[in-house]
Amino acid sequence: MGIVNVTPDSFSDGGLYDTTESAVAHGRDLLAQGADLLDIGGESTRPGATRPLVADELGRVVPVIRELAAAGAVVSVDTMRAEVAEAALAAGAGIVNDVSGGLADPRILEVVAGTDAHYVAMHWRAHADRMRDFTDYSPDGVVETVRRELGERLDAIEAAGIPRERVLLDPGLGFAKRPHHNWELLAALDVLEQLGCRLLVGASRKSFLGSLLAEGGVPRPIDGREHAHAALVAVLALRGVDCLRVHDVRATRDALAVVAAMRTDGGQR
Ligand code: PMM
Repeated sequence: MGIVNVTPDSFSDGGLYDTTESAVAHGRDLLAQGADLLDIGGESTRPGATRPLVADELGRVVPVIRELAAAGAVVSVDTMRAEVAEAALAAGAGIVNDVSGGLADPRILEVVAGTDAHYVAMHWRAHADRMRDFTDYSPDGVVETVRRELGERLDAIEAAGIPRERVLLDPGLGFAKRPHHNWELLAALDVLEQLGCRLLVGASRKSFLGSLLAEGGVPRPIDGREHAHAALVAVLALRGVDCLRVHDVRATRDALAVVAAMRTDGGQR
């Protein structure tokens, strides 16, 4: 899943693709690099970000979705708002990627239930301006707590009429998580798999990679995290993660090619 952020303020690519033309061109470029689908978002969720007006979010994503879907792309809309999801589905999106898992705007579940779209439910606790206050996972620890909270979301999603075959669950790396929480979750994805849905993981360029690669206490800058991310992609592919949300499609494709070759040739040696 290649990322197209049509935002002025996303943490790694804010302002790069914030016109319809530049976002569509970027989407086409990601498809040419081998993306299977494109995730188009008009709201930055970087820690501390403020929310855009609904009209602004609609104006950012709908024309881009319409054009890329018309060109044959499988399109996902990255939104927490029912109104935006509705307009995006009408414009040709086939997936709703809701980082709040239905918590921010519960009507989004009804919108998706009334279509045959797929739904991504990410683990989330609060909007970007407050999420730093919600990183306490005691007493059960991050893995058990995220499993429970995602399980509660899945119950609500199914109750709204979306069958679990159409749901992907996502641990929500970087969202109300301290760096070590992300690694604990990545090491225990099998626990989330037990909920019975496909998994999506979004680790691309995130700050826990910067913390891992810090030198002298200084986090590795965003543009120096790609190699570590490609290594992580290979591990996640071997673990059977179904969908990877990434900025660097070419590097991801290369990592997946290595995994595929290992799988095909492994029995020969
Ligand atoms: N991360 C971001 C935005 N949307 N959606 C899902 N499902 N999972 C994520 O991890 C996720 C997301 C923030 O990253 P960005 O600003 O680079 O898009």
